[in-house]
Amino acid sequence: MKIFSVSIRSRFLWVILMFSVFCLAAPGPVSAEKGEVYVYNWSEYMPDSVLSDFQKETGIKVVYTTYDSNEAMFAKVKLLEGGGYDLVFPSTYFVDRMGKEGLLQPLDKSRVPNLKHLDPGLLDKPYDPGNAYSVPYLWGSTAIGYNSAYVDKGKVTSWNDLWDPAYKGRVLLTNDLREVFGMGLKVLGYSGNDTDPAHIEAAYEKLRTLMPNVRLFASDSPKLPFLNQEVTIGMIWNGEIYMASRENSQIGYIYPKEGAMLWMDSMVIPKGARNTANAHAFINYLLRPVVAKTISEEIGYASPNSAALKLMAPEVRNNPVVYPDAETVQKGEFQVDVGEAILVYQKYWEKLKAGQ
Ligand code: SPD
Repeated sequence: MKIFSVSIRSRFLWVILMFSVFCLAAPGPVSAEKGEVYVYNWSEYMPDSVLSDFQKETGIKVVYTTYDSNEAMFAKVKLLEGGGYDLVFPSTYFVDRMGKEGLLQPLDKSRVPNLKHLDPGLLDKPYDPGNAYSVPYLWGSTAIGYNSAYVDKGKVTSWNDLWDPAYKGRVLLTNDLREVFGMGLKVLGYSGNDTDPAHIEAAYEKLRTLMPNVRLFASDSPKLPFLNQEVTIGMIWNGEIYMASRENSQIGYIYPKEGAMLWMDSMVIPKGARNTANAHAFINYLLRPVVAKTISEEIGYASPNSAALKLMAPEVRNNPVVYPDAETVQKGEFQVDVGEAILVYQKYWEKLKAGQ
């Protein structure tokens, strides 16, 4: 019995030894060799195939997590003092804020040759002169989504239509204070980037009257309440409607006459990022025209990559939900940083959501 157990133990030790020798000699799992890149992105904002293809090609493991608002991302990055993530995707007005708060590190452009594919008209903007910190990823709009099984789409022309009592308990709003207040300000004839506290308060009073219609605030996957018919109309991002309409053709998108809200999300490397070489490699990969094309075609947001546009399927390139025409862009308003006024927005946002 003793001999038997010694023999079992020695066989076990031999197996462990051989396994260790094999692990040392054979090429290990690629991620162990090339390391990782910690990516923190908006939900539903990158096809899984892009992550797995990058991983396969480079051996860099993408550790991918998501958020549903700029505010949530900002709070987390700030809490971690710019560490914890190697790449995040703030909207322009948060690039500004994160830069001012010292949460970003400058890009090493020599590691990102594919920057040459970006539309120069979308670079060197006041929120980041010279693109010292940020690289455009996707841009898009916030307008009105509807389900024509319940909504007469011919009658929807304005943000004001969301106040129609016919939509009691059937309206979705993004869980995004700048967008919800942007709409409130616009229906009152102000800019969606207004900084006057009296105007923001007036928007709050107007939005309070919308609350009986509001079923939910959702930004994680706002297409789902449309698909499961929990809501019939609402404020939503273009890509969400693009994805939802592939599953249900009665779901569509309308640009209101007051103008849509327009935004751009960019890639930035937080100050405390540990895997900066991998972050640059991932940015460069995402800027590869064929990759940027796939992203835009799959999730329905507009690419700032001119070379990708040339490769894009015409049904996507000519789809006004994904690529609004010049007049719609002209009528829309790009969101910008509102500085200290954000505190006023936040105060009324909390009151609105608390039903006060
Ligand atoms: N699911 C992806 C949503 C991206 C939204 N980006 C910007 C919102 C700006 N208020």
